[in-house]
Amino acid sequence: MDVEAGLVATKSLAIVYLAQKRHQSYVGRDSMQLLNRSLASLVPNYLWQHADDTDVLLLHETEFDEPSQAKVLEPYVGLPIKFVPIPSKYWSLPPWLASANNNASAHHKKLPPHSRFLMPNWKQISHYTVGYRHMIRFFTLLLWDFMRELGYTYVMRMDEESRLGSRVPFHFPSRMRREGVEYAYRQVSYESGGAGEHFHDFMREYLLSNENAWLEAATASAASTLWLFDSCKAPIMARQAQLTHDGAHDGSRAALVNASLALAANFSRLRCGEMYGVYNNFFVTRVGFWHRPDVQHFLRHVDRQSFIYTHRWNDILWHSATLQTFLPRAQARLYDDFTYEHASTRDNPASPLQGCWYYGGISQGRTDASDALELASSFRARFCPDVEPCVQRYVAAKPDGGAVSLVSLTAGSVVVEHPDCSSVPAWYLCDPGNADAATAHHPGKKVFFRAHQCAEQV
Ligand SMILES: Nc1nc2c(ncn2[C@@H]2O[C@H](COP(=O)(O)OP(=O)(O)OP(=O)(O)O)[C@@H](O)[C@H]2O)c(=O)[nH]1
Ligand SMILES: [Mg+2]
Repeated sequence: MDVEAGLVATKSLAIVYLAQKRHQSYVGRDSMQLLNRSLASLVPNYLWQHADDTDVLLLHETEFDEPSQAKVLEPYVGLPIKFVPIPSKYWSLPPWLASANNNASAHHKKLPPHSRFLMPNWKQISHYTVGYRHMIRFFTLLLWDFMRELGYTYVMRMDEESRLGSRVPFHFPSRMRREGVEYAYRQVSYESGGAGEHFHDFMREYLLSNENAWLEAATASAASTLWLFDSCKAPIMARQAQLTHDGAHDGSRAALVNASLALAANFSRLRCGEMYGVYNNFFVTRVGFWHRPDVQHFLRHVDRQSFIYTHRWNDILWHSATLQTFLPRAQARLYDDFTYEHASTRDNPASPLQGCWYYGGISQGRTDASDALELASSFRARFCPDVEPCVQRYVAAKPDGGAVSLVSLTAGSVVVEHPDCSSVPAWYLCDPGNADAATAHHPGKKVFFRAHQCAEQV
């Protein structure tokens, strides 16, 4: 397939990276070196086996010239990996923000100096560049159009820090088709767009003002599709259970509608805690899901509200909110077969903590037979040793019988937690600081915690 010529892909899956030479927001980060390492993990652990149905697209802002492209691709001659410039329509400000920030435009003249739409007022603008915000917008809503234009049915994301640490023992599109899975991910990050209620306010207001967009799917069966509410406080859950039961019992959709609206009206960070987020620096999804009219309605609303740019609310929030509003829980799946790593590191070259890992981490897969302790210590040896990670230990069944001991080491509010609470360890020890944030609604569990609905089962 010739992507540059705009021909339609003959393969199902595109694996996309957003590539740059040096990170434009994190001054100390050598993005190209990270990209090389990431590719070196992807090729033997997935691409070799599935090159006939996969393209790897290194998307860039025309920053890589022919010689620098050749340098990255040199070890992979004959493999379907190519650089692709991102068309400007997929890498630009939405028109209303462009005009709000154009001194000559009428829109600009109407805005007061403190307006959140003006770039100098954007949160953390001195640290996170406009490009970083384009990246969020791209992964939130423009990637789907780009992939459809190129003809791919499935798309997978890898970041420069993403690494596959063991072989993926299946072909993503085949397994997802077989299991009816629309979105696969590997780790979970509890987030709410910073402190306070703003993100929850945003979601609650959307749900209450746009019932037609989500209620039909949410009440199509007695099992509510809206797992956005799964973490909400027990009394709210009980109310839902009661009303769901009544609805199922007397066949009345009205009861389900009432339950869903009551839950929406009560959706707040205080009552529901941080949102269960897909840590989406790795995901695989069916492109068509994102073009569903209800999903598009939500994404267009998100875009129009502009919090991506003004508040730097990230694509983890948007992917997670979309899945938990529009997709039955069983169609989003945490695939834990393979080892995956995404460790964010500090980027201030003047600081002694430069290069230290502070968010994300490594999670060992069920089919990775490495010794858990060795895996953990070699991971820690690559970063600063003073991080107190969240440690999860598992005993998993091996495909050929017997058991294997697995480990996950993560920092920040990243964990491995299946959305339906299957295959989670009995407990795990995480950073108590994060536990406070994530368990505001479960005050008894300060150190050992599960913040999603699994907490109800402990
Ligand atoms: N071309 C280009 N790529 C970018 C830009 N900002 C980020 N990226 C890439 O987009 C991907 C995601 O960015 P990251 O900085 O890793 O973002 P993140 O993982 O959400 O955030 P961290 O947890 O802070 O790492 C990486 O592969 C980056 O290199 C940009 O301005 N231009
Ligand atoms: Mg990243």
